[in-house]
Amino acid sequence: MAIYCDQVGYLPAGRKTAVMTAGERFAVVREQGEQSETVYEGTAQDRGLDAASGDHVRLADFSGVTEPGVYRVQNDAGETSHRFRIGEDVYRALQRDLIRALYYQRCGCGLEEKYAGAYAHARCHTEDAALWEDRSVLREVRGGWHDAGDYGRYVSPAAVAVGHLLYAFRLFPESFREELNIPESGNGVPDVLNECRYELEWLLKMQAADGGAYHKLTAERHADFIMPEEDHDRFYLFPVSSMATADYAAVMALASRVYRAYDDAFADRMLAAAVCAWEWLERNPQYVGFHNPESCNTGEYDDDCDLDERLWAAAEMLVATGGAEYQERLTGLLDAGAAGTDFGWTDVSGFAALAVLTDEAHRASADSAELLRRTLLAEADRLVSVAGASGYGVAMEPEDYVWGSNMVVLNRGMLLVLAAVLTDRNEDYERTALAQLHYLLGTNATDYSYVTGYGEHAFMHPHNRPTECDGVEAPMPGWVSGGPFKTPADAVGIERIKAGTPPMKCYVDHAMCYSLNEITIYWNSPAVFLTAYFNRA
Ligand code: 9MR
Ligand code: ZN
Repeated sequence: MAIYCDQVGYLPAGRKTAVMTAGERFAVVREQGEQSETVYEGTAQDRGLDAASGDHVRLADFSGVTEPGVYRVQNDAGETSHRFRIGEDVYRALQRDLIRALYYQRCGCGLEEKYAGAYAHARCHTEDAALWEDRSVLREVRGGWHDAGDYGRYVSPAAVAVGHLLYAFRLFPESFREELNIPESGNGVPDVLNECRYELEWLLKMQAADGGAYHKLTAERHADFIMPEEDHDRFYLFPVSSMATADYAAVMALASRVYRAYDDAFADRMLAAAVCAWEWLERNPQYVGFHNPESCNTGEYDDDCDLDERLWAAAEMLVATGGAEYQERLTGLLDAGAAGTDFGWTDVSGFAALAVLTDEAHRASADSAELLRRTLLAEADRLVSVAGASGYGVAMEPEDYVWGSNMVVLNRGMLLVLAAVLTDRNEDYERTALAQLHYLLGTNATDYSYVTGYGEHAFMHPHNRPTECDGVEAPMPGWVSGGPFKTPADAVGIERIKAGTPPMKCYVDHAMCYSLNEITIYWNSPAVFLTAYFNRA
């Protein structure tokens, strides 16, 4: 029994609700130093049984409280919520640390104390990698971000994470003015682009001579729990896949547009890489999948369909160049039913909508744009109604609590933001998008804020090798947890979560719970997109 709220806070003009599982009356109490004062009282609305959590919930709406300050909610069952803030700037520091978290993932360099503080460490993974298929061939592929709690680096997840960040910057540049205290800070380029460039420079090395992109760069087996600089296993370049190559073409084309304003030569290199990858796709129209070799247990990121990746590539190539051949492919893929709304690594079709619908030059045909827009808004409407039926306001149904469910929540939040942007701030879309952030930050049935360092009850034990080994008690701030998973796949999660536990509660804050509590670059990046939208003011 508890009162669940966004432990970071609420925007003054936004809707403000807390979820109660006991009591009926509630009061909002403002804290100022030693003093506290009741500023609002009300009766919570009975919402009945919430399917995903199994909770009988009541909604305490205190949207009328708009004065900036620090507050708690109390109820007549004698409960008190965590502390939260109301203010225009409540998500600013959060957005900053969500991006800075990626700096901590930098590979092939050391993290210096002046940027990384207690999390500094020596250079890691500096040796050349071998081709998996011919181990006598060595390549210099240093750089990039460690993907997650492991030290692997994978092309599709990288492309998706950079995609989220570059679109966030393109659409909401006013939210990216603050410097991030990273090595490039102060060089005249917005720091989010500096950070993404670290990943893009590595991605440029992940292209084979024929234009295809290697699926991944990892060791054969995941490292033990050791610091990255202690990991001296051989890394391999695993075979090219059509999924990785299409994502690669897409993100390079997108990045060439974004960096054009800062560095022509870099933009040219990326556009050339995109064209080479595209030509590989044209020569290989059939699906070229990737599966881990028997002996290999590092991330697989397999996907049985590459139409959505090819769609994203066609859209980005079209928007970057205006070439008629890309429109032809886009039309063909849309006719084949490839339009979609997702922004995750398995399904990137939502990025095609982002590319086409936010292109000021309207390079795509009116028919393509119309189809993408209709598909997107239909999904946004569906999500508004799913969220409306949820006691916690989250756009998730019980079956949506998969591995990395917080990514599903955040990607849906992104889609709702895009829908709001395209409809001149339709209120339902905007309110529902914000509710997804509230869920992440504590308005959920586990009472956790799923971002380290943000909230009185933020998760503390991410599955992340450096966090376990660095001797620092607090994890790095700004990491998003994978979140509840209805069928946990790690031993500790399986043991601790009793059969029949409702999906939203299938979570344990434990470092060994890699299926519940890992961190990844592409779980942070959609949170940046969402916070950037709400940080425009
Ligand atoms: O995020 C991935 C999730 O969607 C999959 O269900 C899961 C199992 O295949 O793998 C996750 O990806 C992991 C990757 O394989 C290796 N790095 C850590 C990723 C997050 O757990
Ligand atoms: Zn490394």
